[in-house]
Amino acid sequence: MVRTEARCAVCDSHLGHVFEDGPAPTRRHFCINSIALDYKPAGRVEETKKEGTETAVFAAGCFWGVEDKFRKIKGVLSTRAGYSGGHTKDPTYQKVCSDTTGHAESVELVFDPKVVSYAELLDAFFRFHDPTQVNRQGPDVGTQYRSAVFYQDEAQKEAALKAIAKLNASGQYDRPVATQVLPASEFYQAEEYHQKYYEKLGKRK
Ligand code: MHO
Repeated sequence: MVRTEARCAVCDSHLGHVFEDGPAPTRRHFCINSIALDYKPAGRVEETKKEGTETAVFAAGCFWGVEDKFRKIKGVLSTRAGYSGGHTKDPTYQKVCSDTTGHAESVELVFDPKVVSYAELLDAFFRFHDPTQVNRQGPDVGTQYRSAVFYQDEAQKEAALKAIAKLNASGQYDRPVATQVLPASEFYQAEEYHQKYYEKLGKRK
């Protein structure tokens, strides 16, 4: 007999069902959907900002793919998909999609600089998208899809400017790199269903 639906206290997603045929003392039996569980590869640290770790924020088009690609890099400890660089407080996906908030779909990474350097993350960032496209990334058009580096400190700013200068000088592109290099402003975490979107999709298949 279904007693009730179990829902996430934070995002209200359906997690599974609670039955009344469980063991004492509560007699409850929780049936949790596997999609609600986040399986972590052994040895991977998640959601904790440990001492010695650093943060990086990048915008490179639709955050689903950007987050997925960064998550595969060794030394990237955790990621969040979100919105940054705009002028509205607590933006929603719908608002950001309307191209009126100034926010860019962004990904925040916590990484271990002893395993992967910020310069290496910048290299990956530029590989993951076409930084010469202005306010778009492929089929996705609008300022929310612009290319941007949101730097946390002067060292990150210098590294980003250096990487851009190197790319422009390389002749790799026939247009200049359009990536904005901006000081990190508030990072608003996107709705839960946007987090690790492709991993969740994979689990559903
Ligand atoms: N073209 C994509 C954009 C999604 S992304 C999270 C889609 O709507 O499927 O902006």
